[in-house]
Amino acid sequence: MLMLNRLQQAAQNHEFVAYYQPQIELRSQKLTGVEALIRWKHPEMGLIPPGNFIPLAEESGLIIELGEWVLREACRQMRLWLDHGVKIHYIAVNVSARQLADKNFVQIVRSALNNAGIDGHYIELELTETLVMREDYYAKMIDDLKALGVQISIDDFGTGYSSLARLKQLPIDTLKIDMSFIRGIPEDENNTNISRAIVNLAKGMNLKVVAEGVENETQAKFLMHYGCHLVQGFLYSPPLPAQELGDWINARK
Ligand code: G
Ligand code: G
Ligand code: MN
Ligand code: NA
Repeated sequence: MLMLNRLQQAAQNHEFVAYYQPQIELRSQKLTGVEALIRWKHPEMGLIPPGNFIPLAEESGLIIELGEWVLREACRQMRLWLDHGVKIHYIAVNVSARQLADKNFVQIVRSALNNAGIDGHYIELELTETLVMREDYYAKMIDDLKALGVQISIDDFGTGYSSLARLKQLPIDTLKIDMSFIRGIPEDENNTNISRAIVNLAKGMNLKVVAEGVENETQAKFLMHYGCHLVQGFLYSPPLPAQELGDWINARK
């Protein structure tokens, strides 16, 4: 069967699962929120990472449906965590360009929040920088999303195209430093300088900043020294199913 047909079928068969990766506040070492990351639980092939099917989903437009599923699933999970007193302050959800270009996107977000009965501030939407910087259409949409109370972050910051003037105008809450810049800290002088510059930029603009792909204590130590607020990466935890995330939280207490 063609991969695309199989992918469409997977959506109908509920073969997708959301995993959640913790974000930690560096100073307190406390869990603040999580990023939702989709996986495909293929009945024969097992767990398929998003890199193997997200590009096809984006190309084919299936990402609109898939992205809506992740968003609704994240809202549903947040409701459960709230009901069980689990202290997770927000879930960050990746939003692809195709989703944001969809005229119904704001309505979909509103409906997902309402159906789960959660306030907007429990959801952070991760947008990509090049897209957001490009057109006024997106500035209007971000205003509409902010009116729902959701937080907005720029994912993979520094890898795309950004206008600092525009960044200042947009009501953005968070910058996420791309993993590729964290990789070389502290041996790689360029990456180290770029990471530090992004932290300073974020602080100067009163934005939260998250370092992604933090894998060792040395990186964490340097990032803390630069004043980076939040970290995410294998040093703390890989993305986990909701149940296992609960175990991870309990084990840290
Ligand atoms: O979890 P992992 O590191 O394998 O994710 C690989 C890529 O897939 C990342 O760039 C991530 O942003 C993307 N991805 C994961 N889940 C989603 C999702 O729900 N929607 C979109 N658009 N991208 C996702
Ligand atoms: O949405 P985004 O492009 O930021 O996706 C984050 C991806 O990075 C996820 O697929 C996640 O599994 C992966 N990831 C998270 N932490 C680490 C890490 O410490 N090291 C590496 N190599 N990958 C990571
Ligand atoms: Mn992301
Ligand atoms: Na990223």
